[in-house]
Amino acid sequence: MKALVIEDSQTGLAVVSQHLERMGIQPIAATDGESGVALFREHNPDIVLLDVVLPGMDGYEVARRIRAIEQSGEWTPIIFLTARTADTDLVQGITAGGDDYLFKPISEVVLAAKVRAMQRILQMRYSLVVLTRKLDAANQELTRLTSLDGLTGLSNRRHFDETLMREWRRAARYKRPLALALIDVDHFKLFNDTYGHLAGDECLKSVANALQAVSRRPSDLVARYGGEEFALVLPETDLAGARNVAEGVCDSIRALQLPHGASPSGVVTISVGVASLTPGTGGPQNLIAEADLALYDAKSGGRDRVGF
Ligand code: GH3
Ligand code: MG
Ligand code: MG
Ligand code: MG
Ligand code: MG
Repeated sequence: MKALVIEDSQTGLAVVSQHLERMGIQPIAATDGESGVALFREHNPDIVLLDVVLPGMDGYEVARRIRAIEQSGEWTPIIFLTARTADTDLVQGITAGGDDYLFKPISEVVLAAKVRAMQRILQMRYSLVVLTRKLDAANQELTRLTSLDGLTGLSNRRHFDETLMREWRRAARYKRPLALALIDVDHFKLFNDTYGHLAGDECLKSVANALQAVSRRPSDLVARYGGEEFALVLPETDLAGARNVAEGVCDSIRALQLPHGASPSGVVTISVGVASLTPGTGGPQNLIAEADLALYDAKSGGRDRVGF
């Protein structure tokens, strides 16, 4: 522990420094306010013992300077050491940012007791800082978890909605294209009917993993849109680019070769509807509606394909 002692009397300085050393505290000495403030910046002491009457800047001003230097949330205890014993002096010291007041001549036991009291507050403060950090981390983890879909681990609908809105606004601001692919598993009701709901869940997980694997850019978002429907948000992507991605997605799901006896192809397939536009008026609903129409085209055109 380091204590900054700002005291213009050499004798006073020597006495207080000795007291501190006996407490196991390293004293840093300044004999005027200006150099005291400079040493405060340089050493970042744990506590400041501050004389009031000093050459040049007085102790009250030093206290104000120290409080101004501290970042928000930082706090260094300041104890005034002074021969001024009037109530108004004490009030002025506390108002200037001091935390306690000690009258000269300084009693070693009283100084030790007051330093101990400040150490106790510092310890409490430190515990609070640690607790706050833990809360922040827990909060971040909670935010992460509440944006994930429980079955597949993909982003959930809420996170999809937020992301699409954010990307829509960004694309509108920079007049850039934004694409959306809506993905729907083909004949999935029949899959459940044939293999059971649990196998259906496993199938959705496999599809989700494959979708995650084909998403190429970090800015792309893969989400579970609902039920057996998924979505890809593709920033900075025109229709040709989005079709390209969607074809790749279709291929990758077919390539999984997940048996689906009740489907014409014999394996699990998906249909994809893509849309891309440069946002002007309206909202992301425009893009969703277009992709939805395109998905309908893909379904009515025979499934296992991309509509646009
Ligand atoms: P289409 O090719 O036209 O899309 O046919 P479909 O059978 O996939 O379409 P439909 O929307 O009628 O059926 C979707 C099915 O997906 C019905 C529903 O029970 C099932 N489903 C939705 N969510 C889940 C889920 O979390 N797990 C399982 N196992 N099934 C789900
Ligand atoms: Mg003095
Ligand atoms: Mg569906
Ligand atoms: Mg379906
Ligand atoms: Mg279209």
